Amino acid sequence: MRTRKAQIISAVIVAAGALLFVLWRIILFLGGTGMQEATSISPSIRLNTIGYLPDYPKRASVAHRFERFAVVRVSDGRTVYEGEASGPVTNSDTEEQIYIADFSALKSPGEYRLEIPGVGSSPTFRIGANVYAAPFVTATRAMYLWRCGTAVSGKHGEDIFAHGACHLEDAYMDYVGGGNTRKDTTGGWHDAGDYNKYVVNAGVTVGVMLRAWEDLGTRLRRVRLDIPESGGKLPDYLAEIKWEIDWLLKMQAEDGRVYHKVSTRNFGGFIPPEAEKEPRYLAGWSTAATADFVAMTAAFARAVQPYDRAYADRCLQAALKSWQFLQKNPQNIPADLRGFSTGAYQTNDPDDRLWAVAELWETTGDPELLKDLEQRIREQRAQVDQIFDWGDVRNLGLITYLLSRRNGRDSALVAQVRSNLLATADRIVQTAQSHGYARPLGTTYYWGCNGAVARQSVLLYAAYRLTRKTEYLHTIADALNHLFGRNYFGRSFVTGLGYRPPMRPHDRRSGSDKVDAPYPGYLVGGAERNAKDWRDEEADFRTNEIAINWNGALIYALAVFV
Ligand code: 9MR
Ligand code: ZN
Repeated sequence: MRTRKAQIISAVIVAAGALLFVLWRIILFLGGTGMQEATSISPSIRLNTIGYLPDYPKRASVAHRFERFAVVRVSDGRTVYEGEASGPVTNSDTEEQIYIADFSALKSPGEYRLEIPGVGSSPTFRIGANVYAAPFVTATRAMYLWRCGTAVSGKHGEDIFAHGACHLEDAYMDYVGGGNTRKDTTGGWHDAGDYNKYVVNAGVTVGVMLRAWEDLGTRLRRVRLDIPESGGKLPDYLAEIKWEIDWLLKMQAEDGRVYHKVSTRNFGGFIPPEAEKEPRYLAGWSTAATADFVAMTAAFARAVQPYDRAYADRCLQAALKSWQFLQKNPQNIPADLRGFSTGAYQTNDPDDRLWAVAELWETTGDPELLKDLEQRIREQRAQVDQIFDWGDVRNLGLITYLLSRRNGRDSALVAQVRSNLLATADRIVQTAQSHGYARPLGTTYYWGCNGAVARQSVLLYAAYRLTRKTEYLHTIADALNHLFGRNYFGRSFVTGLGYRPPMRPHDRRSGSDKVDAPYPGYLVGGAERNAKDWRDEEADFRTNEIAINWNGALIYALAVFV
């Protein structure tokens, strides 16, 4: 039996232990709330990691059950907004239950993060009127960094991205009946993660970028890109496009036909562009490339006219010459690409011809061209496709026709195009609203579909111009929200921007320089077979390549909010 003294001692020890335990918990608790950064970022909280515009809807998709959430200001750790979860909704493509945190009511500019008890916190994001200003510049400067035939250099954060003048011998005529002689086709942009240059893919890229100029030019005119031409007679944005047009003009043959591509015979290795010494050739010619050439040069003539009349005339003359060639060759003729295993970009030309004559008419006002255009629009049932890309540029022609201020159009046909376009835009709005990540393309996935997500903005903005309904602008924001992190991966799909962006894109420059980070401002292609099919791996050209047509679309979406 223990003594009374021993009993007292053990009771004191137990009490002291309990007191120490309580003190320890209190210290932990205070430390925990005082050090917010210690809360770990949850991969389940998915939102736009660039940020939100003050007056726009602001939603995060959360793949985890929760009840309440807080928005915390980074500067002082204060909770500035609290809300409740809605949902869940079943998201079929990602096979998830998605809960939504809606903090649209928070409008004060600042830097924030979401905190969800039992889940974690989100990456930081901003609210501000200018959240897209810097990303627009980075994505457009990415076109500059894609330049071929010249040395390029650019700084992003602390990193410098640069390469020497490349492909100065473009290109040999062996495959187009010229023997081993050269036709100067230096310049232009590399296409993608490969260094080849393809006219058809230039088509939808330049077409969408010039659409941005026509729709949003008053804002774009003021944007400084710090490119070699800055301070010259053209606004920087047009100067960057002119780099591509200068190359395209060299792709035209004497009789007006246009060569389909400049390319090595096979895809090259992951070496810097100036180290690639494999011969490059002109390949084939095609009516699609020729028609796209007409559209691009005719539209550029219009854009550049106020700044450089001589160049505008040169573009228009080139466009007319190739249009005459097409008139004499009314059948679709694909390029003969035998001998090449690089990009094909083969496509039937009726949509390309429609776009060509639309831009030529808009630039010249020639009533004969309008007749031809309206005939083609009728033949193609004035059809506005939700998804369009290098293989289908009809929308570009239809939008030019629809938004034209010229007289003489058939008003019934205009009404038909208008109603088709609005129906398509409404479908995009619906699709985004019923998707767990508000993806405007819904559950459709294929090679390069991130580009198509961004390109929805072209149709949506046309619908906005016609109706001034804000839901179209909100859906463009949804596209950007998705690409910058409100997606299954909770990551940005654009190199150098946002939270955990791609680090290993399929890009030969990034894969062969000494900088750890990839060249900045590039949208990767994204999941192909299904919603989960994306790997941030260099070898994965299916889902992790970059390409001018995808960036052109991203540039359009960003331009809406610059
Ligand atoms: O964007 C193109 C995609 O629509 C095609 O399905 C794919 C396969 O033919 O090719 C893509 O384009 C690639 C081109 O052929 C070569 N340069 C890289 C392009 C992006 O992956
Ligand atoms: Zn090059």
